[in-house]
Amino acid sequence: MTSTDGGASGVSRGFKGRRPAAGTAHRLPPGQYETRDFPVLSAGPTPEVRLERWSLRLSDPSGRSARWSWEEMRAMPREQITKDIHCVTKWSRFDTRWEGVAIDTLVARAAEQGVHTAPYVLATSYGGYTTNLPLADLVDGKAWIADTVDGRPLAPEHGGPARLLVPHLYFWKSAKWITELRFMDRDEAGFWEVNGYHMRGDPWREQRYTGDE
Ligand SMILES: Nc1nc2c(c(=O)[nH]1)N[C@H]1C(S)=C(S)[C@@H](COP(=O)(O)O)O[C@H]1N2
Ligand SMILES: [Mo]
Repeated sequence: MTSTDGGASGVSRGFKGRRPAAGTAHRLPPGQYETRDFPVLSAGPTPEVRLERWSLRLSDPSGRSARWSWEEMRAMPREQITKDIHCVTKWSRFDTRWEGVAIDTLVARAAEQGVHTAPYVLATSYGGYTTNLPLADLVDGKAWIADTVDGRPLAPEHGGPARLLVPHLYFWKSAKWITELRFMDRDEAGFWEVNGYHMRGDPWREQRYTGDE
């Protein structure tokens, strides 16, 4: 993965060696360093996603799907989330403030339409990026569709209009420009996972690459 710098000052080499602020060391997973910037990491160009055409689909192995427009998504119960995030390129950012709709909410709405979950999920983005996750990592208050960060609408380079947010896993699992969650009976590797990154990606277990325990 390559990194481009989002912040004005950038992630300097000196910053990298910096010790975490007092009392935060226990929040830093192994091999990570703290940054106060919000770096931008994208495998390709930022897609232009118009709100009038935006939709989010949940689909199940039987081929059923539920789909919501931007207005429908925005009208759903919203949550505020403050979490630390961890990129596999080793930066972590503490206390990132997000707002969005819990995946639990979407799963419940989809169930009302006869769309049911399955043990694995492939998240798909506008632009074609994909990433796979176990369903268990998306439900029970662990993941959201986020459209706001630090009190502002999510900027296009950070995944706006909306991205998946799964803060307890490495940040490549948090698909920017999200458009579909596909429930699957079998795990299927996404974009980075095909290219040698871990199928689960737990930063606390340092599950960076295929073969890490
Ligand atoms: N659609 C899409 N989502 C993506 C990526 C991407 O290239 N395309 N990069 C991932 C990676 S590797 C990281 S670390 C985070 C970066 O999010 P940020 O650019 O908002 O910091 O987005 C993840 N989601
Ligand atoms: Mo990343």
